[in-house]
Formats: sequence, structure tokens, C-alpha cells
Amino acid sequence: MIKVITYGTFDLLHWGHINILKRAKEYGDYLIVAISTDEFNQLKNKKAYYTYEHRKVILEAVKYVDEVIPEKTWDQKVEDVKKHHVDVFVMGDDWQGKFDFLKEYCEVIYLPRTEGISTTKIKKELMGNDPS
Ligand code: C2G
Repeated sequence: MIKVITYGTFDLLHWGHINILKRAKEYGDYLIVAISTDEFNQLKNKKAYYTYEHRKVILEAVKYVDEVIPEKTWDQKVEDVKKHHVDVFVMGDDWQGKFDFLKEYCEVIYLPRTEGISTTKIKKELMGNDPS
């Protein structure tokens, strides 16, 4: 069984998120998604609208996702790859190169981001500050 892992906040789940989850799953048979805890989001200077628990429940309902685990720190990835016997690590290419250190442990793939959608864009447009 080829196991894939990806990381993120996945707040206000949108079609850009679904797109990367769908493509990540195509690299194997089992997709683990490590979602940032609320505490880790603070480290990322991100304030998620949904709590970790709600973001977890939502992701677990996505047909491409087989398992959801917490992302608590920046440096848990090597341990995660080993512990979960991960073969492929996938991230959007806004992270291009940032996780190449994992190449020692698994395949590292950066996929093009989906243009035209982001949680930030949703929030801004809902608040009436239309960025476009
Ligand atoms: N993404 C995408 N297209 C978008 C928006 C997001 O492909 N329009 C991808 C991102 O590149 C990322 C994933 O969806 O791979 C999750 O995005 P975020 O929730 O914004 O995650 P991020 O804050 O980048 O956290 O340790 C890694 C971090 O936890 C990643």
C-alpha cells in the first residue's frame, strides 16, 4: 500500500483544497492529512475560522482522505513519515523546495496551487474588501 501525506490548515474547505487532496491521493492508495492544531496555527500566524475538531470532522468526510492526524509543530514531518511509513509527501507549490529535506525519507512532490481561490480571499470578500 502506497501511503501519501500532506499538511495544512484546511480552513473553510474550498475547491482548491479538494483539488490538492484529489491529486495527492492519485499518488498512492492511502492519504493521511495532517491538519494544523489551533495552537500551531498561532505559530503560523493563522486564525482558522473552524476549530481543529471541526476541520478534522470536515476533512474526514472527504472521499480522498483516509486518515487525519494533528500537525502540532514544524518539525514533526520526518517523524510522521517514519511512524506512518509514508512513501509520498505532497504539498502545494507555494511551499516549493521548503520540504526537500524529506527526500531522504520519501518522495517529495509540489503540486501547482489552484488559482482564484483561497481562504483569505473568501474572508476578504465576505467582509466586503473585495481584493480583485
Ligand atoms: N492549496 C492549493 N490551492 C489553493 C489553496 C491551497 O493547492 N488555492 C493547497 C496549499 O498549497 C496546501 C494545502 O492546500 O498544500 C493546504 O493549504 P493551507 O490550509 O493554506 O495550508 P498552509 O497554511 O499552507 O499550511 O506544514 C505545512 C503547513 O501546515 C501548510
